[in-house]
This record gives sequence, structure tokens and C-alpha cells, in this order.
Amino acid sequence: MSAQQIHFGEYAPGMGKVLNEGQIRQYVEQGWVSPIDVLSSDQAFECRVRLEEWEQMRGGKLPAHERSSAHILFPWIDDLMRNGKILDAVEDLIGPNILCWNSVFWIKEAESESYVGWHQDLEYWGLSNSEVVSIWVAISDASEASGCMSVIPGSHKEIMAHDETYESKNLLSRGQELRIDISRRSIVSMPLKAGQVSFHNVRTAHGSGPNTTGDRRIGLSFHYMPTYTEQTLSEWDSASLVRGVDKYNNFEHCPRPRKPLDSSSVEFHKLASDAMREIIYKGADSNQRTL
Ligand SMILES: O=C(O)CCC(=O)C(=O)O
Repeated sequence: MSAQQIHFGEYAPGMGKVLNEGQIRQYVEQGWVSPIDVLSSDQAFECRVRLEEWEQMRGGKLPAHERSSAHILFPWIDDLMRNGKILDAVEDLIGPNILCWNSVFWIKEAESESYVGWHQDLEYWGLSNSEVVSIWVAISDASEASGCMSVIPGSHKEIMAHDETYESKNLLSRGQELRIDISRRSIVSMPLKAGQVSFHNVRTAHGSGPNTTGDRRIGLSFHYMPTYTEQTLSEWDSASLVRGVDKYNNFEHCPRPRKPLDSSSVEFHKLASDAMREIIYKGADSNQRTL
């Protein structure tokens, strides 16, 4: 296991636009900040209604490939990805030129045993630096009982080995689990009210337990990175330019959807999500796909 210090590339954080100095220091030293108020509960509920209408269109459940990169398909998700307060906070952490690599819906049904194994995000994404910021927007309340995320503070300074279990209740693409004794680590849970957002560094170890409540636990994650990031596992990849300028052009910029599921968006989404699956499943033992 080798140690790696998080570094901030071209950007040196100080007092932020949204995050105060203490929150930025916590992110740098501990690898997470939560909760940040972003949407009102009414706005979060509106997102839930739109998601559930879309699920109804698909017979009650989204197909796996649509849970990922849906900002390419729906203007409301593209708008949420570009929410000014979220981007101000991301800018506080990685500077003003920002791409969003991906978005993922994380849905645990009421009383479900689904969980997310302990993992570090960057392991399978091929992104060239550890400045990537993952944010998780609570579309419904995420409490300890409904399986909110927990993190291991400071773990972003380590690169940890993962086992690939392909355990069916583990929502991760390969059923990843960190090869560490969790009981020996200190853990912090990040409960969120609907509309609140958590931020964690792409190397911060995190996971979540089952949903023991009578309501669905619905979250939507976005993964933001500085424009100088490169994709190391594939010749071609895409990302959305959400703030500033991109003088590197390492990723093809995703077009913004003009209306839900319009044909050119669906076409680009297929290109983008096929490429992402190639990256995420590179070298995988099994073809069991959750995305
Ligand atoms: O939804 C969860 O519990 C985990 C989500 C996650 O792993 C992530 O957003 O990186």
C-alpha cells in the first residue's frame, strides 16, 4: 500500500465562495465536507417527481445504462449538474475550470438489503489525478437508517487495495470491497436531508448500508474534475464543461439536452455510456453489469 498526498494542481484553496476556510481545510485534511444546503425540500421533491415519472415510463425501474450520465438525457439533470451553489463549492476545492465526468442515480428501495461496499471512487475510472470531487445530492432523506454514506476521514491520502466480490446486493459495478479491517478504522456518517449535498474526494473511502426504512433512499452523484484531467484507460471519453474554459480538450464536451430524451441526446448518451462501461469494466472478471 503506497501513500499519496492529495495535491491541488494549479489551484491553491483559501476562503471560498460557498465553503468557509474551515470547511475547505476539512476537505483537504479529511477528504469530505457535509452537509451543504443546496436545494429546498420542495425543489428536491420536484426532482423526485420527475425521476419517478421517468421510472413509470420505463415500467417502474430505470434500466441500468440510464442511471448513469442521465444529465445528457434530461434538461433538469443537466441544470442540477450546473447549479450555481454546487459549482461555487466545487470551485472552492478545485479552481474555476471545471468538467463534470459523470452522474449516477443511487437508489435503495424501501426495506431493501442493497448496500454500497467500502471503496475509493478513482480505482476504476482511469482519471489522471486525485483532485476529482464527488458530490451526492439527496433527492430523498438519507439517514443512517435508510443507508446514508459514511466515510473514513483521511483515507484519501492512501491508495487501498480492493477485492471484487460481485456480491449481488452490492450496488457497485464489480461489488468492490476495500481489503481493510473496517472495525479498526474510525468512520463518520454523512446523513442528509432531501436537498442537501455531501462532498468527498475521489480517493476518500466510503460506503453505505441497507435501507431499513419504509421510504426509498434516492441520491444523485456528480463527479467534477479540473479541465487538465486526462483519461488514462481509453483513447476517447466525454465530459460536460460546466464552468470556465477548457484549454486542454482531453474530453469531448457533451451537448446539453434541449428536451427530455431528444434523439441527438439519446445518441450521444449511448456513445458516452458505452465508452464509460468499457473503462469501468476494463479487465473485469465477470460481465455482471450494474451500469
Ligand atoms: O449511494 C451510496 O450509498 C454510495 C454512492 C457512491 O459510492 C458515490 O457517490 O461515490
